[in-house]
Amino acid sequence: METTLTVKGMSCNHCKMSVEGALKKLAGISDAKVNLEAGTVEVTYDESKVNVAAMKEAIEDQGYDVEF
Ligand SMILES: [Cu+2]
Repeated sequence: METTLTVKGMSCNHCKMSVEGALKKLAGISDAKVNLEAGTVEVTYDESKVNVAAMKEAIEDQGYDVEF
């Protein structure tokens, strides 16, 4: 599965690394790519292992807000 989440508050490469890193730590996520200009992150995941709520929580733990 692939999904694109809108993340508020990402402004630089550090934010990009934080969000991508937090997502990639979750079991079931094989890829996470932040687009800083668009303020989005594209996530490739196994829907039997992880869900969007867990991704949202991981991103929020880093201090960013997720919009659906
Ligand atoms: Cu930053």
